Amino acid sequence: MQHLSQVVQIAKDRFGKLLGHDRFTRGWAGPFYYNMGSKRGLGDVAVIIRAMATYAIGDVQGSFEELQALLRAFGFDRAKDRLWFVGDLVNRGPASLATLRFVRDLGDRAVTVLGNHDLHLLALAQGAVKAREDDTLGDVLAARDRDGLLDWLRHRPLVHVAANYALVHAGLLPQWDVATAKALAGEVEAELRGPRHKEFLAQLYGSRPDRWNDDLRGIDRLRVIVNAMTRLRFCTPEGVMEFHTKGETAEAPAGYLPWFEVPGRKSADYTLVCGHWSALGLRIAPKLLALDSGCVWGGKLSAVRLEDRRLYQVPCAAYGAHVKAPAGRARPGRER
Ligand SMILES: [Mn+2]
Repeated sequence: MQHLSQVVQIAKDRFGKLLGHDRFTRGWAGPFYYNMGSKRGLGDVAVIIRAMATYAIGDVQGSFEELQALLRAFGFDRAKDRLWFVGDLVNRGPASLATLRFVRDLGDRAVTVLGNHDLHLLALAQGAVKAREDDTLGDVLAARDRDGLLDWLRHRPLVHVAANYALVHAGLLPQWDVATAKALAGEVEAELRGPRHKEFLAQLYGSRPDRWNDDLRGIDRLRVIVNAMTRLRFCTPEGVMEFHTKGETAEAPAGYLPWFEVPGRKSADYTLVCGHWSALGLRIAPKLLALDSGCVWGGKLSAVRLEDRRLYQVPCAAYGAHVKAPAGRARPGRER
């Protein structure tokens, strides 16, 4: 992280003379860093010069050029701004390697949670699974710096919590409050970061068990956590997960509903920031920011500035269109 004194110095350099400020205060308000300057002679009248902004960004999936265009669209300032990525930085798009290098090099200016494609890359690199014909991960796997990149990726969290926001790739099961989800994510993160991560990745695949139970132990427990956080779309009110349907909410199988619409969902007191569900499209609700607007399918790459919910979008090339689109994708990148 850029040292706070540097941030303050930048603020002084850029704005101090212009505004005549001679005294600065700084600090954190929830997840947001702010600089304030006050003017001599005006007592305690303070002016917010430029609050740090946090931009939540949808599924990039190797769409590096689109990501750069998006950052230009909101004037990303790496000295002040933070980026939250909903995961799936890689795969299907053409530039997974450039995307990984870029986000890693942002250091703690960027937070990214793991998505199913990120885990697939880790498993593939370990030889734990075979490549799929629509994978576009060759550039990462052949890179001279692949080991460092994969180690970095392996240490990303599954859930990130700040103030009243929770960032997760796909979703949370209805019986998990955010604190519980964070703790359960920690169980998986410990395995991914531990000496047995190769064996763990090899056992991760599969959709059973399909529901949470506090008594679950071992790989079954971890698989349910990973599947919910990186693959969930529909579940029953009791939290039984369904992974076959990838379409719009109207296509919910009988008895199932979008995970975020389950009545009494215990994480509902937080604003959930997620991606993964391109057929759902962009959905901005009081307690939900669903940001997968189908970039890799020729839709858009989206960012929402958390402070004021301003939306930024850039159009995307249809990188995924030459491979088979997920079932149920009637309107790629459709927005609400
Ligand atoms: Mn995904």
